[in-house]
Amino acid sequence: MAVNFRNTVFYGIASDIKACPPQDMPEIVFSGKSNVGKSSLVNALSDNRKLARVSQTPGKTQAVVYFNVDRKLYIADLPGYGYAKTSKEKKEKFSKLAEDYFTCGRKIDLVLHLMDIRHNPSAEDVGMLEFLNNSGLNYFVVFTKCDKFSRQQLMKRLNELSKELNFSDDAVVFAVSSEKKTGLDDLRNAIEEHLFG
Ligand SMILES: Nc1nc2c(ncn2[C@@H]2O[C@H](COP(=O)(O)OP(=O)(O)O)[C@@H](O)[C@H]2O)c(=O)[nH]1
Ligand SMILES: [Mg+2]
Repeated sequence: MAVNFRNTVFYGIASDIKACPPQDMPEIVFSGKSNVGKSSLVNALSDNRKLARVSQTPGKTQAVVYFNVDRKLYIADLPGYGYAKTSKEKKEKFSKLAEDYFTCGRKIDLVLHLMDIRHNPSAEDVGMLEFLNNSGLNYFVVFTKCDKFSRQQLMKRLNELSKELNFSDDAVVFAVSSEKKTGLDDLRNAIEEHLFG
């Protein structure tokens, strides 16, 4: 089934697990640190700059934001973790929402775990990958902001990271730039293939 990612619309927002919408289509979940580029990737995949709010302020997205893609699937953009500038209470509440999302019994068809290619993986990233490996959930690793590197640097960096993160041979890894719009077709095709192939 061909998915037209351009036909993506905002669907809703949930600041509580109980407020998450019913599931009548496959769902892919975007996870990763605040500021890693989740909203930018939603916009880039759908070729619509105005869809998801791109924030300069880490921690601003404090809810799960849903998008519907071509009436065929949902994207759930989770609140990011690892931001320091909000109050402790907020930080706990919002990271709990992201955490609970994976254990609340929701059917998750695919997780895209985003990491900034330039940064060393955080403890949360390592923990998340470990959780994903143990959970049996299907996931892709998506390295973001790859425009910051030359092609050669990128290959070197990907090698380093896959060693550091102990990627298995069957790990599914993408390198994208929402700014330069690279790697997006591969990712769109893989999502389509995974859900409907
Ligand atoms: N250079 C570069 N910057 C990016 C890219 N994607 C996102 N950013 C920047 O990273 C910041 C955070 O992006 P955002 O999408 O709001 O991240 P989120 O908090 O994970 O949703 C913004 O300033 C974006 O402009 C990219 O592909 N390349
Ligand atoms: Mg965001």
